[in-house]
Amino acid sequence: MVKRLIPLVLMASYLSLAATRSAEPPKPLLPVPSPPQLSWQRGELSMFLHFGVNTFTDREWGDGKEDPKIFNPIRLEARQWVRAAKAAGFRLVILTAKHHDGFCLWPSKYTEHSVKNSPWRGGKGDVVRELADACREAGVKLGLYLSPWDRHEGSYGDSPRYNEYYQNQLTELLTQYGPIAEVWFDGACGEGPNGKRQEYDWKSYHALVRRLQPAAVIFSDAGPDVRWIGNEKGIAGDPCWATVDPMKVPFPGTGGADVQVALQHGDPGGSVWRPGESDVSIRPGWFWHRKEDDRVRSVDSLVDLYFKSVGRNSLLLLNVPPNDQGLLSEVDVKRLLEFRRQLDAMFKTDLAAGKKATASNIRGRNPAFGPGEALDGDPDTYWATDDDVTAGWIEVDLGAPVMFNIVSAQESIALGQRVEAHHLDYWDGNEWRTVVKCTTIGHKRLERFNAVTARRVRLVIDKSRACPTIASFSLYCDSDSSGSK
Ligand code: FUL
Repeated sequence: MVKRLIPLVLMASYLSLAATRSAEPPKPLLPVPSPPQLSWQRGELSMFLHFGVNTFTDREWGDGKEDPKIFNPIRLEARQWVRAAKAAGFRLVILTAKHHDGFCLWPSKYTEHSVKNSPWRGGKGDVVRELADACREAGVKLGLYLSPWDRHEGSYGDSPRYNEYYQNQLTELLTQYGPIAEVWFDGACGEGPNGKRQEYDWKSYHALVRRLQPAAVIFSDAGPDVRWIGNEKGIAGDPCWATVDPMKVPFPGTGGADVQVALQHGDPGGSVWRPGESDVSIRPGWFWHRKEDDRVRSVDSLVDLYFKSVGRNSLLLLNVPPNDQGLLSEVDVKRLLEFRRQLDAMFKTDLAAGKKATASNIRGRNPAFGPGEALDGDPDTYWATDDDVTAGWIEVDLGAPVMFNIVSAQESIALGQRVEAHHLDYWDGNEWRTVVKCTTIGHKRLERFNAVTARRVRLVIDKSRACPTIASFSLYCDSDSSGSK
């Protein structure tokens, strides 16, 4: 993304005016993201791959009694999955290495219920290995889902014994396949075959991930690194804070009316950085079902999800399930590529890029700055105000009336999430008129509205928890939806 705002603080030494500036970077507003959390969030799009015995039984939840012999994806090609993901702009893929049925897609030495007793690749196959290899070759990150709920394993419900079994499997996955970028813990907890309820040892599971894959982010309802967004519709709350009060969702699977609200919105005063991940399937089910081949989401629906997840400071985890041949179905792949094309067309031209910008206040100096100072940069460059200034505006003069119907804004979240309320104004020749009122920004905020034609446009920060650090402010015109205003 192209930046035009003065990267006053971090880039100061690159500018000729540097000597006249004494601005110190703003102090981080705690909590702030860890490096893995930051890189996770900047990925924006991850792909879920639900695959396993359910793919062959036409079910969503297997009961653990499936015969491993039914698993036979004769054309399986993990490179095809990764190619499609990468071409569509997804940076990370997450495979269900084991779902609730307990069937393992790798030849775990702790169970017979796995690919090793299937006819696939003569019992010598390993889906996790093939995917890990394909990811490494393509430069796509790998994440793994290992369901704690296991409807096959006999020790399930005998808590210490099963916890050991689970950690043994986790150890296999975290030590044999190279770097793992995300470990996805589902909170589902059913009753064991012996009638006892399993107590998951979350603390030990997390400690194991930290020890074996310190750069991985850990996902669950309760984090610790990434939280569930509270629904399976792929829609984040508005406002959406990356910070949370950890006491509101203390463990995965916590119930209660307040939990969903806490997950959807986070908490502006939260003591922990735990951004939300919005998971949803491209089809009605998580697993592939032939009868759903004609129920793959439309491009418009996918773009809408993008605006309501990535565009609300979340990350979209879109499930695209491989079919019983072991391939992503053609219709899904086609839709993914159309989705990418649509996003690329929409965000191709930043109408504000390189235009003259001014601001109400610039940290440590006079507010006016000119086109010569417009710079391209990364999200670590930003416009900031003085410490005691928590409201203000950035104005862009587009040079001539220009039509736009999308606004994008970003905060430099490495310094913490700050903005609570903002809006977009345009000058109608007599006065400033509001186009759209919004709440939080975070990593990215996207809004669509009826097209406006104007020369002068302002991003107004109404309320911020500390001086704002705005990394980008961009305007776009999506010609497919440019009704005028
Ligand atoms: C849920 C599971 O029960 C579903 O089958 C699916 O895996 C979804 C992503 O998480 O809790």
